[in-house]
Amino acid sequence: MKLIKFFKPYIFVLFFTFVFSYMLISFETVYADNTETKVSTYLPTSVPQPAAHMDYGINIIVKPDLISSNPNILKGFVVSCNGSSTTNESGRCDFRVYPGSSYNVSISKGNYLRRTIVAYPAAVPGSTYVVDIWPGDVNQDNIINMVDLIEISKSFDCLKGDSMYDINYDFNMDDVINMADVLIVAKHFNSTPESYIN
Ligand SMILES: [Ca+2]
Ligand SMILES: [Ca+2]
Repeated sequence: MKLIKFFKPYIFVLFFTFVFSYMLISFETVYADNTETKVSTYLPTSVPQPAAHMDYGINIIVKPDLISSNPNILKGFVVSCNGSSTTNESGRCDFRVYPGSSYNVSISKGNYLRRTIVAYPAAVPGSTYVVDIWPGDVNQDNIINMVDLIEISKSFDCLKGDSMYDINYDFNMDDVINMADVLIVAKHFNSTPESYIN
């Protein structure tokens, strides 16, 4: 018993040393874990990036099948690719697209037979398609036929400014609806969008 009594303080010191050491180790472990968690939270993560598309393009140039001296003849065709846009005074419309896949490009205007082509992107300045497009479908039912001619005949011989003048029937945009416009329609009579050679 004397021996135990003698060593009692040492036993307490040893015990507290052990407990303190254990607490210190535990604290460091928690701290280390927190640090690691915190770091991993703020580490830059790998975010999937969309494929670069600014370097690829599809350019459309419309070529209406008629003769006209009006500079506006090429303007205002609606072109849809990976969005919708309209042609400028040169008949041109450019798109920036993703590489790889093909695109269905549709082209339309109020008095033209609509057309869809398959276009393939190329690196900038992009692939350029010159697209023939035919006037005559004034009622936009996807066929140029007698119904369109009957519509045009209602404005026959009308001049710009007349109440019956309709810009949609004046295909060559020379400010008069006459036989020249009728002949433009007749050129592709009975055509549908499938009549275009893609
Ligand atoms: Ca029609
Ligand atoms: Ca005309």
